[in-house]
Amino acid sequence: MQRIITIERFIIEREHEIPGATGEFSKLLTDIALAAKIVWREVSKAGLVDIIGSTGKVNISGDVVQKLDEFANEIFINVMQKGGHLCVMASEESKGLIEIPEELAKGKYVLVFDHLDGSSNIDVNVSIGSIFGIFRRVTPSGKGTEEDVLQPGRNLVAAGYVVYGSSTIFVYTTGNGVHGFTLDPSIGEFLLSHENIRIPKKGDIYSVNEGYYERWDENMKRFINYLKAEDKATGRPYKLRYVGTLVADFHRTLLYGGIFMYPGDTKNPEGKLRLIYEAAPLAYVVEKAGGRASNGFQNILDIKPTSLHQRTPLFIGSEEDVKLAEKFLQGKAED
Ligand code: FDP
Repeated sequence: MQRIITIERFIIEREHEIPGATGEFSKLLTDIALAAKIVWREVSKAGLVDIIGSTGKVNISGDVVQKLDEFANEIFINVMQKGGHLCVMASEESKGLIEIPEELAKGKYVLVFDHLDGSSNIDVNVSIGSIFGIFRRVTPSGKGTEEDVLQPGRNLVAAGYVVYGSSTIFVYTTGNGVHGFTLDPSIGEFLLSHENIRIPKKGDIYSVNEGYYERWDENMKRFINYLKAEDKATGRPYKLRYVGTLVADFHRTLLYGGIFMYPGDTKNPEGKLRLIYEAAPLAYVVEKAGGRASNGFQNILDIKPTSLHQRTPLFIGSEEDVKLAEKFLQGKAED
């Protein structure tokens, strides 16, 4: 029988790979796994109890806030602020920084997260997820500041995501391999199921909301038309898949290869996705799995954010597919 490894054990066994690790970082990751389990418990009850449905409020990013959405944000804040490992947090849901209360211990790490991604899919049983990234603080001590949060993705020391889907999976990397853990609901543990995930160099799936085609610029249109054209030699046409939950689309892309895109358009020049909570953590994961993430012109990990809720176009997935997208977007490709 294969050895059963829980996420907690795996994190402890790999602790030595992180330069200067004191155990604090391992506890932080374990706390995130705990928050994810609590969110999963509520997600799996959605539809059974009166927890789903809109509160009618609109959050900072303009989305209608779902009750489960608020709950997930509170759980992450609650679990994470008490660990003593963080100096500040920032979430897609919260307008400003999430400070660690005065009376609680502060640590050397910074947590950025999208507590519940794909919120428009909650009520219809389609996969949703959470995304997180961890930075080392840049300020010396005390309360963390915006400076600690506004770091380029290149500075991340860990990142990952959870998909609450047909099964619940937790995927993370601390820079040394990308690993996935599937939740066994009967024992409430995340068990190692996908060790050292590598994304295929090239895929045959593209993922984009093609309903916005008319709003795209000519280069973007040409790229999509290229992917749809018949050409055996280059493996075209590509297949189209679009869940409408970034983490779910990303997870498929990571395992099967291909490209996920959320470009800018005439209505939203910077697209929809948030650099700090969504694009940068997933860019870190994909790069550590051998893939690539770009805004079409620049590697996502090199973009230094200037504001907390900054958006960015995102092209993420297999290295060859993303490089080809960049060529098209920059007007350098021949179709
Ligand atoms: P949602 O608004 O449902 O939370 O992050 C926002 C996001 O979902 C992503 O998960 C998803 O990829 C994207 O929006 C879907 O946007 P469109 O409906 O514009 O395609």
